[in-house]
Amino acid sequence: MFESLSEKLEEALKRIRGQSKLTEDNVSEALAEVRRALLDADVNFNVVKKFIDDVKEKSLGLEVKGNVLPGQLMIKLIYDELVQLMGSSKDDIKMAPQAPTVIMVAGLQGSGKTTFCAKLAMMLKKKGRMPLLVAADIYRPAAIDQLKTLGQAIALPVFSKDGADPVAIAREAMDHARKVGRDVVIVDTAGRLTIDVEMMEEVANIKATVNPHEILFVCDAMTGQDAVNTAQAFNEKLGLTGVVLTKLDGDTRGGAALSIRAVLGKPIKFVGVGEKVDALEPFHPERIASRILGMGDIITLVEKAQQQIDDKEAARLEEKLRKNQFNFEDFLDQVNTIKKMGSIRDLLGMIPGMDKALKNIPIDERQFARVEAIILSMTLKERRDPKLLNGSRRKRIAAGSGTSIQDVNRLIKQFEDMQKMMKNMTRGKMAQMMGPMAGQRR
Ligand SMILES: Nc1nc2c(ncn2[C@@H]2O[C@H](COP(=O)(O)OP(=O)(O)O)[C@@H](O)[C@H]2O)c(=O)[nH]1
Ligand SMILES: [Mg+2]
Repeated sequence: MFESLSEKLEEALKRIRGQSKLTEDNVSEALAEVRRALLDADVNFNVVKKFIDDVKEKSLGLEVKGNVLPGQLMIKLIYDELVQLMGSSKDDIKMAPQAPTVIMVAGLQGSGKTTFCAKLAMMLKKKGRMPLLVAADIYRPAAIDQLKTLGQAIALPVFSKDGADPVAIAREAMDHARKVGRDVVIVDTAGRLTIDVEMMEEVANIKATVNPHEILFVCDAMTGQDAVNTAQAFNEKLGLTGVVLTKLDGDTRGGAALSIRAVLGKPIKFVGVGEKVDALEPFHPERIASRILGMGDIITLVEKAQQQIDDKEAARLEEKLRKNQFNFEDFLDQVNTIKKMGSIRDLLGMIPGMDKALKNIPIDERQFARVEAIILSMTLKERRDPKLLNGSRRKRIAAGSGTSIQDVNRLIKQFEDMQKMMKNMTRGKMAQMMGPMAGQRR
């Protein structure tokens, strides 16, 4: 999939991947090619424009770390933006607090609705749910049979009714589901080859009847931007809750996958990757982005380099601790880092054994300012060698920081406790702890 787009992007980025310096010129040139590649893949024009603008702006602020080349960082940046574009976290089906959860599936004919209904039913069944499939596409007799056959294959019931209209079928299906205790109802609806008014009215009526918790638009990934326009029409009429991209196993150009989230503002929830009932995956934007970019090696390299810097910092602190050289300067560093991260309790709570060890150390977030003031009132020599802090020095520091001598004493005591505790910690734990802290230094 995405082969042609992938090739063109690779070509476009070839010229910057090895660059030791990014200039306005080489960035612009590369981005012009990226832009062309995206447009050729039938990505929505506005989406492309914003994408290129964002990358350009962020590339100016790229900071080179470790032994990574700026060109490689640029590729990582494009990767991150692609992930962002498709929605950075995967969204699951929202289950209703009170069963049954109703999922309505809509889209054009041939997009893969019926197949998706069966795939989703099976996925939910595996998670212990008891879905009921509803055949509300009555216009092609084969459609009902198709769902029945699929239902049989996955051993799940299909509700259908000859001669009834789709709205009536949907209504009766709901009653049936409640009566027999099915906790998920998946309604397969009819599609046309293009949007028409009658079809839209019908799905809107079904919606009003079953009150779905999820309205998923099934989108054939092979169809490019057209699919996005269709999705917009459906969204206006129905208020979609999410999108399913099908046929990602085929030779899709990428247009729909890259545009739909940005244009609709609705998450892509699943991708269909084959005709079989188990060929459904939760949507992972990272996977698709790396397939599109086809430069997994560079992305891994940059991530590793960023990780290494953190590791180096962690190792440095660990070394200091081991030699009992951890001082107030390092402490201040850590305080600042932690401050940037938000809650220190949450942070430290993540470290096994840390919760208990810190129980007596008040880590009230408001204390940070005071702690900082106290340390800043120490001379550099005192910060580096806390043993110097005798009575008169403590008095001076208290006065200088606008705190009391008790405050200063308490901080020094806490610091010593922390030193002791850290010394007792294993190497592994230390690295674990400093990992996330140092991670913020980027
Ligand atoms: N390769 C592939 N084919 C699919 C996928 N999803 C559906 N199809 C095929 O697309 C065709 C139309 O699917 P169908 O579910 O009947 O579409 P509907 O008209 O929207 O209900 C069928 O031949 C399916 O087997 C998919 O993810 N990958
Ligand atoms: Mg169908």
